[in-house]
Amino acid sequence: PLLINILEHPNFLESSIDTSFLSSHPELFQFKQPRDRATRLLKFIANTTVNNPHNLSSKNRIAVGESYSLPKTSEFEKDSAVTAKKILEQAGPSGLQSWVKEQKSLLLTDTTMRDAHQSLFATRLRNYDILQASDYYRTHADQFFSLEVWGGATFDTCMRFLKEDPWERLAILREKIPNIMLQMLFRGSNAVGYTNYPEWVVRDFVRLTCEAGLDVFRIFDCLNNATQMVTAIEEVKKHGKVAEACVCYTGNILDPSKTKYTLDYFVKVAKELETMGADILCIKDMAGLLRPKAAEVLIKELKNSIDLPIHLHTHASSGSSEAMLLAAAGAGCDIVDGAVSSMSGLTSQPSLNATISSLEGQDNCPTVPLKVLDELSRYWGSVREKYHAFDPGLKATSTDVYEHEIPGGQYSNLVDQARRVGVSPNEFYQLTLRYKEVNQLLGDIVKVTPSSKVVGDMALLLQKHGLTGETFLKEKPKLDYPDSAISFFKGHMGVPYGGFNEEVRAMVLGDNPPPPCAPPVANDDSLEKARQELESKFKRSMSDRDVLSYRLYPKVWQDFMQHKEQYGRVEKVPTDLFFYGLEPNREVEIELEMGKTLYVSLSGMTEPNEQGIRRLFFQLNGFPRALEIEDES
Ligand code: 3PY
Ligand code: ZN
Repeated sequence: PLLINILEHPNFLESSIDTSFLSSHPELFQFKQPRDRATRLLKFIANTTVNNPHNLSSKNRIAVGESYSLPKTSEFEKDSAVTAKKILEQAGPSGLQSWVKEQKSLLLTDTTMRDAHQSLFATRLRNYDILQASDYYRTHADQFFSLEVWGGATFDTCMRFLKEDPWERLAILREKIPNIMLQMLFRGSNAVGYTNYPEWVVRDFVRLTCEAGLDVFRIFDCLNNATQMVTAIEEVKKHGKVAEACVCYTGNILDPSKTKYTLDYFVKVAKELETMGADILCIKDMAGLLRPKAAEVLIKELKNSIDLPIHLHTHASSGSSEAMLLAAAGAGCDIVDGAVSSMSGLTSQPSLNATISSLEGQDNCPTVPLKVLDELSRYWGSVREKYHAFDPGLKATSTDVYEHEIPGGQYSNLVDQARRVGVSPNEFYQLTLRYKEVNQLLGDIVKVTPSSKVVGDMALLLQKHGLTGETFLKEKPKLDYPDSAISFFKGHMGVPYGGFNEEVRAMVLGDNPPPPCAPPVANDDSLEKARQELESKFKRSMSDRDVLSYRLYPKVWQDFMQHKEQYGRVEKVPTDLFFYGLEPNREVEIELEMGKTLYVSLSGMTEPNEQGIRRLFFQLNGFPRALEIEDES
């Protein structure tokens, strides 16, 4: 359809544009016969059933059936006269800024569709489950300040594990929820990756994201280095969207023995961000270390020192996060993040439901109805069951987080990484001690993606070799250091506040390491140049989005494209089927599009033959279909 639209465009018909590239790219006219969609999907189901590509134990498959159905209409359905989204559209970011400051009620951001599932079950939430909630958000929840739906790890995991195009997720959400601001987490000069990218990557990524309909960019730098955020802030402002810049919180401003990250330090970073043109200041408490009294002190001081609205982000790891939000709200915080209660708590965000009910009857009570949140909680609770396999099994919050300082978003990943390198669940506490010691060895750094990964990778290394921070320094063993640590000490993430620990730097990089510097510049210096390279490599035309996806995650993107070629689009496959495959004699319904539904069941399969091939016998819309698939076990 895209090509047809181009061919019918008046500029094309009048030859007023240069179309000479068409004759130099004959491959554009080699149309592949689209293979039968249903057959490709059956192949996908067959492969998942036989080969268990996600390596999941069927014990984790909880029979949940369909998700809870959100009501189509109710007394809470409304189209509000005033919403943050309308203010942004009518008055731009500065109008929004003034409006936020005037609000008496505490404004809310719902992180359920980004940080909550990143922190609870390793960012595996699929479009299938997200989109079933979108109508309800549109019709019942326009009083949210914003929905955090994109960025952080979602870009990577969408392609790597879920085989979905992250750009499409954003565009569909925009289409389905036009009336609530959509927000993302952007890692400054690391964009949505783990390393520094050239300026054009940051700028074009922001431009495309704006074009896809995103409203609020939460921008941070993993070492609180404001200069690493300036390009993104500038570009967001150029497109008339909201630049929300972060100061990442660590330590404890009320502990007099902690002299590095003080109240003055955080205020100084915030002032720099205001000078750079931020529209909103975010306090990004990625590990949940901000205690209630500290929140009050910090917010009051920030309100005295800068003129920006304040948006507070935290994690519930310690168990005191709702108390902290209330203290922050009392001190004049404008917007807070939380998750729908069934997706809140533990390493996720505090509960929105609890926050609203705690403020009921007070002047600053949020305007999102509690009953709406309760419905959403029923829905998300039923969805969460399907992702049980990715849940690290944390049973309770713990004040240990004040010691180890592991970000909520890293915790569930670290549990998984630890298991994979043979650290037993009983040793996990030891690993958290190593994490704390490594942080000290690195000079007590701000820990958030990607600097948190450096600490996590080094902690795993020490634990694997039976070292503590102290014996590591004393014995100076020759170790195979992780790439993240090498890149950190080379200065590729910038220089941490207070500088490097030179002794450890020399251990990792060797004696007399060169001065810290930015990573080597890639030889593509513009989107067009990158596109040319890719088009000649892949012999097909590449959209701006493809170029950016490839530039950020080359191998992941190529694997995703190959998966798509082989199996077609898989996002319409119900979630338990997507992860575990099909059990015999169960019929599933896959709605490919309006009016086109596949009914699939599996009657049985043969044992593998000498070549390892199994034959699977399906019923597809009432007709028998047999497929052969290689059993890779
Ligand atoms: C991310 O960068 O993915 C984070 O969630 C940091 O908090
Ligand atoms: Zn977070």
